[in-house]
Amino acid sequence: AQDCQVSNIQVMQNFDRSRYTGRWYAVAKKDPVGLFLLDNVVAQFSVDESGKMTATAHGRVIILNNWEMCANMFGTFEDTPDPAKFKMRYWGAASYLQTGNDDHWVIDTDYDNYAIHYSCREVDLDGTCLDGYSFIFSRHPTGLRPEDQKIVTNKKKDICFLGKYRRVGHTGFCESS
Ligand code: AZE
Repeated sequence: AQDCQVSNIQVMQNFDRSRYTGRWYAVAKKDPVGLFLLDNVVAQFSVDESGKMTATAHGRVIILNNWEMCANMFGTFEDTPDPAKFKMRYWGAASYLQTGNDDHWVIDTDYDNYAIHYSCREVDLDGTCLDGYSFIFSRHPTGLRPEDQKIVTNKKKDICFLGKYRRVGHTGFCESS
């Protein structure tokens, strides 16, 4: 499964959203075109009484004229026939932050240590992803365990983003908000 066709990308089998809840630290990211979360990215997933998945996330951003701030973001997830594929509507706590409606796919996770997220915003005419982003999440603020690194590298290859990631630092910049 490595022809880079977005429609052929394999996602997590039997995704269990309740086991996915709680805090995830971004350890690496592949950026989309345009403004994006820079670093200190932490996401918190929840499942409400009706079973719907929601999330909050924060991260350092620089907007407008070099204004550095912590973006506090919210997301709600619309289910699709595939339990690991969602549509995520998101917005910021402040109106000058970004809003959008992105795909949100869980490629792989063991729920307790690592997760690989994928979002293609624009599919090219040839079926590959023209503009997308991805987060590698860890349950541990210190990063991925060595035993998970090989799995993650293989998945980055499968989603055709290998070599396009940058490490996400955690300096405590967003911890007070
Ligand atoms: C994600 C985890 C689940 C909740 C949300 C996420 C994405 C957030 C953004 C935020 C962008 C903000 C910008 C502000 C200027 C996937 C991390 C909401 C894409 C660019």
